[in-house]
This record gives sequence, structure tokens and C-alpha cells, in this order.
Amino acid sequence: MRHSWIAILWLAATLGAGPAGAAVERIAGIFAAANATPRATASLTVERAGPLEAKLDLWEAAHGSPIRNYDLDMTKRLHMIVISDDFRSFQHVHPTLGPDGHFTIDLRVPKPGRYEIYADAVPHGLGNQVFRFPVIFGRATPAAPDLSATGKTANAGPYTVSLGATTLRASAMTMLNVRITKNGAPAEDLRPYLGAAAHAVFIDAATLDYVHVHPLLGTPGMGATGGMNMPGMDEPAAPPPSLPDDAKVPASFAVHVSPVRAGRYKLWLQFRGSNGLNVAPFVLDAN
Ligand SMILES: [Cu+2]
Repeated sequence: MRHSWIAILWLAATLGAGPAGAAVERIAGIFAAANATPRATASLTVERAGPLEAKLDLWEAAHGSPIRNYDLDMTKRLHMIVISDDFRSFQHVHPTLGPDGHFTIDLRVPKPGRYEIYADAVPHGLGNQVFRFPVIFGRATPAAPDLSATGKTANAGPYTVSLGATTLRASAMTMLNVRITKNGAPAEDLRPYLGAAAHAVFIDAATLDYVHVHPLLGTPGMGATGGMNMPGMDEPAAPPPSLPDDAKVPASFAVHVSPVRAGRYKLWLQFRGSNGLNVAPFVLDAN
């Protein structure tokens, strides 16, 4: 039943595509790093295999030429965050950089809809750059983001994630405490993901601007500022040190975040446990 529905949509999506059958779409990137200055442009070429799959080809261009030299940032050259317009789906994937300066990835989304695809990278010498690409998969009915209050606690796999607060200070640094429990006790089996104890992606619900930060683990030299998009990181900076894959991550840590504007924010907190990757969603307000 589900298969035939997908097949019909696929047919509809490819009918108008011409003899080659490939619907190729070029989407200009919207600069979306809340705390940084645009120093590049980016476009996304979407080659569709069906309503739920697309081959993405990202071209970062400064002065009209492709950027080929990216700093490693949390072990990867490009982080791609894919969220559905209703804010219910979150993916964190890593495209491959080819010798021609293009990143490519085969992306699959869970259901037809409009998605915001964020490309987050550090082109060498330019500092953190983030671009947002709105992409429609299949026949999509636009959905409003789900911004209903989540409270301080969310479940993620076998874990319960608790925040110290759901309120942030606008235009100021907030230290957000995070505590992860499993079966009612502090989680003992957390390990780094991509060199960080956790990855916190904040989206400003009004502007769709993006902030990606990592925990402060309290040890000097452990990446206290945590990486991408920290205030004052507008200038190119050395990448934060990354944790080895088998390091033990404490059950309590803090992330520092500085929302640019007052308003409502979606937060996805991604972390690795013995079961694999987990994502805890929250809704926060900055006042
Ligand atoms: Cu991260």
C-alpha cells in the first residue's frame, strides 16, 4: 500500500522532467549562521530520484570560484542538518567533498514535505559559514513548526534528558545545564559523537537562523567554547579539540548559548549512548 503510493508520487514528480528524466533544481543558499558574517555564497543542486530521495550537490563559492579547502570541524568538513518544516524530523549527515570542490550526498527524508537543509562548514580562512536551503520533497503540504512547549524534560531512546531551564537570555550568554539519566540514574554509558560530548542545534523559529554549540566539560583545553557559532568566533579560529570516540562523557554538562534575538527556539540535543545516536527535542524561549 505504502509502496504504490510512493510510486504514484514518483511518477508525478518525473513526468515534467524532460527526456533525461532527471529533475534538477538549483537552490540558492540563505545565510543562516546567527552569530557570524557571510563570507561565501552557496547553492544546492538537487537531483531527484523520487519524492523522498535527492542527491545534493553543494557548491561553496567566494569570488565566484569554488572553495576546495575546508577546515575539519568536529571531525568533518561539512555538517548537514536536515529538519522538516513541522520541526518533527531531525537528521545530521555528512556529505562527501569531491576534488572539484563539490560536496555530494544521497539524502532520504522520512516523508514528503518541505525541509530546511543547513550546510555548516568552516571554509579555510573564512570562519564558520552556515547556509539554509529550503527543499520540497514530493507533494508537500506546508506545515507550521510545532513549537508547543516541551518542558524541561524529553525522552530520547532509553535516556531522559533534563535541562536546567527552558528560558534563555536574548543577546547574552546562557549556560544551559543538561543532565542525562537512564533508568532513573545518571547515564554511565555516554560516549562522544564526532568528537563532542553532545551537539546542540538551536533554530530561531522566526528567522530559521541556526546555532550549533557543544558542551563545556569544565576541563581546561577540552573545548570550553565548543566550536561552531560561538559569539566572538566571527574571526577564523582554530577548531576546538575533539574527544576520542571511547572517552567517557559525564551525565551532566552545560552548553553555552547566546541567542541573538528574543523569541522561540527549537533545540535538538544529539548524543551517543551505548544504543547508538539519540536526539532530544526541546522548545525554549529567549527573553
Ligand atoms: Cu556539533
